[in-house]
Amino acid sequence: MSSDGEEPVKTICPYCGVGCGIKVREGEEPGDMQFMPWGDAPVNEGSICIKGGAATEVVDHEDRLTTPLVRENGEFREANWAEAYEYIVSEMERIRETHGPDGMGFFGSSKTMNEENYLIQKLARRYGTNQVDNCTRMCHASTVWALRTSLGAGAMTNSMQDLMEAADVFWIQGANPGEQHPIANSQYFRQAVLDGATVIQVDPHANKTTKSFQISETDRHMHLQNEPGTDIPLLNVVLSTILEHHEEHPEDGWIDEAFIAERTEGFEHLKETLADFDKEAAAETCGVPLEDIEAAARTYADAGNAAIFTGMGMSQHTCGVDNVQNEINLALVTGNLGRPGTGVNPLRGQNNVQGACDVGAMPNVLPGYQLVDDDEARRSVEDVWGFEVPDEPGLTNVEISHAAGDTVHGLYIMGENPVMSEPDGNRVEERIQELKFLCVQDIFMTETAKYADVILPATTWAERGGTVTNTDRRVQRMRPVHKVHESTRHDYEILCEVGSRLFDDEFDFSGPEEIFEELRQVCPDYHGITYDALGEEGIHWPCKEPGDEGDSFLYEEGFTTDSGLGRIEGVRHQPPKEVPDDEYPLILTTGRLEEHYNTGTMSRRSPTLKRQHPENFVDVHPDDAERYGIEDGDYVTISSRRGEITVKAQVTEAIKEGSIWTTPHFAAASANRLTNDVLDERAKIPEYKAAAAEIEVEVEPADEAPADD
Ligand SMILES: Nc1nc2c(c(=O)[nH]1)N[C@H]1C(S)=C(S)[C@@H](COP(=O)(O)OP(=O)(O)OC[C@H]3O[C@@H](n4cnc5c(=O)[nH]c(N)nc54)[C@H](O)[C@@H]3O)O[C@H]1N2
Ligand SMILES: Nc1nc2c(c(=O)[nH]1)N[C@H]1C(S)=C(S)[C@@H](COP(=O)(O)OP(=O)(O)OC[C@H]3O[C@@H](n4cnc5c(=O)[nH]c(N)nc54)[C@H](O)[C@@H]3O)O[C@H]1N2
Ligand code: SF4
Ligand SMILES: [Mo]
Repeated sequence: MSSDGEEPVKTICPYCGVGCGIKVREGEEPGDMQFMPWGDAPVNEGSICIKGGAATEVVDHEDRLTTPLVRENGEFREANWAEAYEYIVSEMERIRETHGPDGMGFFGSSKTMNEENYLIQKLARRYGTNQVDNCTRMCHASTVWALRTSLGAGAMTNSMQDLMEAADVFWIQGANPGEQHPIANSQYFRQAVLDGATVIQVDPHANKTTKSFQISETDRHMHLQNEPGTDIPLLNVVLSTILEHHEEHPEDGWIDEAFIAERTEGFEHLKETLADFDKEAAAETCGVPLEDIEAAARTYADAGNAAIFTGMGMSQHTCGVDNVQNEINLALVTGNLGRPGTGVNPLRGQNNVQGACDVGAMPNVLPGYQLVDDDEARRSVEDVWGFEVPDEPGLTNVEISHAAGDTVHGLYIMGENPVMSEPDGNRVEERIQELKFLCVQDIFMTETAKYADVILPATTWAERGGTVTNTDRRVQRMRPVHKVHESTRHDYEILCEVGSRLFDDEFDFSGPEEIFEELRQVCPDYHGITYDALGEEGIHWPCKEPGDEGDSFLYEEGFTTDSGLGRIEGVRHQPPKEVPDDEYPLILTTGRLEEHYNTGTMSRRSPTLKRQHPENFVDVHPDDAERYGIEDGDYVTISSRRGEITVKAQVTEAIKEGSIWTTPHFAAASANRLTNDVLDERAKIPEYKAAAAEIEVEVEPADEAPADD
């Protein structure tokens, strides 16, 4: 189905993982894309946030890449598609001959469709490497790891609908849905609070989520403003409080003994971990009054149904897996899993990060989270594909960037911008220049594409069809209007062409539906889904057989771990790898803004979105401001062991004293010039949320905002 120029098409917003339905139509002028509300869209019923409403602004933007570009003598020159393909194929063949298949890396994209991520991981594996990843590595890799290992599936345990209807308490830790998932927050969670639910927020920074729950005449919002990187001790205070209370008042049922006995393992380990636990000292480490944490613990434990929401403040630490494990511990010991209104719920970031993971664009799993080193699972996929897949997991995306010029010599990037999004951007920028071959497939020129040997202009979200999977596992169809620039190509077309030129007939697909038909053969949770069945409502996975309606919440009967039990495991405080010292006395943490999006390639070009915050800034607590002689609005230089940026200071009590807060959205002064590229050992997620930093007032105040773009 596509637009005839007048009829709008029903599609899905390209920004965040909530998955709101919108309509798009082409205006009178060819290429003029217009937004329209979709009144009965399944997730949002016509509501839309500022990004959804402005989404079409990037589709017909004048900066769109329209022609393939090839580097020649250090400069880009326009090329035709045949030339670009030939160049890519010959470089990829050369790298395989010289360095073997692990000489190449592939980045999938959570901005592209399930079908396209399926193709890029198949292309990597056909090439002979598992070195394929997507931005989940920088995002919820630790959450996915903990959920998969301890409960069974790396996804939200519940759905937005059942959470709104049944949760009495929303425990929101290290997530800011008021700005990052605005429609989930306003349409679902805030509605629940208006109906009587309580919110407990754990975050060093006050934000729009905090404001959105300060609803007049209700006392149903608590904000525990902890220091960055102190979430394990905070949750250990909560767990200790609940365990102690249960000793004295088992009749209150704060601990669900029957649930623990029948459905979990590891409770003894948690008790041992907390046996000599000092709550006073832990509360001091967190910088939160003990009685406030105890009050929050009481509220969670007393609730009929309590749901945990977890975001980047938890996942982006070297102890990211353990952070989320402690949330799982809390849910399991109180029996808050397997029912509506409960669970451990990562609000997934990009519009299709859930799907990119589901379809196997990760170095350790094949479609459907089947481990590459599980012989039986791997063979079942090989039988459909007709070629062998390597049985060793590949490097992750941050590891691939670090290995550039060392063991990795070629990189194929579809829709990611690592020079700005990965930690220690200065190092990434240097490494990436060591590559012999860099191909970037994007809709705009990016800070990464600048270093490419070949740039391929892709169509945008509004110009092609396919499926995306939102944060609560709902697979939905995207429907296209016409192309804006005839000379651009769809991501799936490009991957099929590269695959077909390199190999036999494994990439011979007529379009997205045919790709999906193969995908569902190798992805058990999608096996029952077809394009026809998706209709306008979409289907929540798991949907194992045609006709299954899909599950809105998981684990009613049992967990999907090997033992069928939920895994409890006590964890102890692990400070961030870099802590403040005399030289760098502040803790730098990072977060996002409602109007901007990740590395800003789209939001910085969108007139509506860039209006509110045209440049980066840093939040500084008034006591720190006084100490460093900073006035509100001064330009300050923030430095870390890796680099420095100059930004405007906002003096505000929104941030905890001793910490400073900035964003990764702006090229001229990105947080990632400063961040630390240490990784969680298991999930390999970087520690974006804590680095040691120093701040200094600029002696010569800048007359103008640092230029972006
Ligand atoms: N408007 C907008 N929406 C987006 C995005 C965007 O860039 N802009 N990006 C999308 C993507 S990819 C993602 S992953 C999601 C992310 O959505 P969120 O998970 O909400 O992302 P962040 O804002 O990075 O971080 C959440 C909160 O963690 C807090 N925090 C920092 N350090 C710590 C800590 O040590 N402990 C605790 N408890 N909290 C801490 C920050 O102050 C922040 O309020 O949003 C998606 N939606
Ligand atoms: N300091 C700090 N850094 C962070 C974070 C943080 O909280 N703090 N968060 C991290 C997180 S959670 C994430 S997810 C990453 C995001 O990291 P990235 O994925 O690298 O960042 P994006 O800006 O989302 O990049 C998406 C790219 O896809 C392109 N694109 C958009 N649509 C299409 C399309 O249809 N086809 C193609 N081919 N390209 C398209 C865009 O132009 C853009 O260049 O950043 C991480 N970096
Ligand atoms: S909440 Fe997310 S999906 Fe919905 S309109 Fe806003 S950015 Fe788009
Ligand atoms: Mo993300």
